[in-house]
Amino acid sequence: MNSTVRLAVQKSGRLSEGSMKLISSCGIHVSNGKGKLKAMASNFPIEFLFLRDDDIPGYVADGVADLGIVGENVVAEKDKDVKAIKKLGFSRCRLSIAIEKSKPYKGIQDLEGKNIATSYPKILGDYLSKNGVKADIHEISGSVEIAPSIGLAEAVCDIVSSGSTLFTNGLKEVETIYRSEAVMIANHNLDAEKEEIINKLLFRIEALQSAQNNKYILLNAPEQSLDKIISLLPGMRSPTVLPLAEKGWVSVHSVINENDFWEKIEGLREAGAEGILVVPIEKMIL
Ligand code: PRT
Ligand code: ZN
Repeated sequence: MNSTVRLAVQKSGRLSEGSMKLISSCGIHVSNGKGKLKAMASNFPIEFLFLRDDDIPGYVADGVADLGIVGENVVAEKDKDVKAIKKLGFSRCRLSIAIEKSKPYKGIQDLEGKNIATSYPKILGDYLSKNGVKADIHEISGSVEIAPSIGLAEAVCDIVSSGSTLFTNGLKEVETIYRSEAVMIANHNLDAEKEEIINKLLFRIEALQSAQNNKYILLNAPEQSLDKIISLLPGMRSPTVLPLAEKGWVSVHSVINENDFWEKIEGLREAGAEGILVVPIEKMIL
C-alpha cells in the first residue's frame, strides 16, 4: 500500500498539545521541528499539515487534507462539508453568552434588540433564531470580552473554559449555547486505501479511549464470597480467579469502568474483598 493520509492539526494553540499527544499515544512518531508546516510520520502512512485551526475544516472539505483535528465549535461555525468521525475528549469548552455582572437577566428574551459581540456569528445566529430572539450580531475576531467595557456591545458570545476571563472582565455567563471538544473530521470522498489507514488510526484511538475509561482491578477474597464478587465484576469476558498460597483464599483480576468505580469498590469490600489494587490501563483491545 503506497497511500498516505494527510492529517491537518493546529500549528500552535490550545489544540496542538492534545493532538500531538494523541498521535504519539497511538505509537506514531513524527518530528515537527519549529516553524515546519509539513512533516511525515516515520512509522505510519500519515503526513501532518500544521495550520491555523480556522483553516482546518476548509482544507479537509477541499481535500487538501484528508483528516483534521479541530474544535467542534470551529467545525460548526465554518459549516464546511466534512464528516466528524471521532470525538477526542480534550480541549473541552463551551460557547456562552455573557453580560455585565451588574445587569439584570431573566431569560433569553432579555437579549432582544441587543448588540452582541462574537467570533461565532453562525452558531450564535442559529441559536437566537431557534429561540425567536432578534439581536444585532457584531462580528469581531478577538478580545471579545472587553467589548462591553469599551461600549462596543451590550453582550458577548465567546468560548469559556474556567470562566476566569469573563470574571476578570466584569461579565457573567447567562446562556450556554454550545458545548465543544476536539474532534477528528474527514473528507467525504476518500478512496479505499485511505479509509483503511484511517480505520487503523481509529482502532488505536478507540483502544486508548477504552483504556482511559477503565481500570484494572486485583483483589483477594475468601473463596466463599467468590460468587458475590464475580457478580460485581463482569470483566472483559469474565474475571480471572487464581488460588492464593493461603488455603481458602483467591485472587480475582478484572476490569472495571470509571463511571461506577466507587460503587463497585464499596460493594466488593462489603462482599469480603481485601487488598484491592486498582491500576491504570494503557491500551485496551476489545
Ligand atoms: O492561531 P489559531 O487560529 O490556530 O488558534 P486560536 O487562537 O483561534 O485558537 P485557540 O488555540 O485559542 O483555541 C483552539 C480551540 O481550543 C478552540 O477553538 C476551542 O475549541 C478550544 N478551547 C478550549 C478554547 C478554550 N478552551 C479557551 N479557553 N479556546 C479558547 N479559549 C479562550 C477563550 O476564547 C477566552 O478568551 O480562553 C478564554 C476563556 O478561558 P477561561 O478559562 O478564562 O474561561
Ligand atoms: Zn483560530
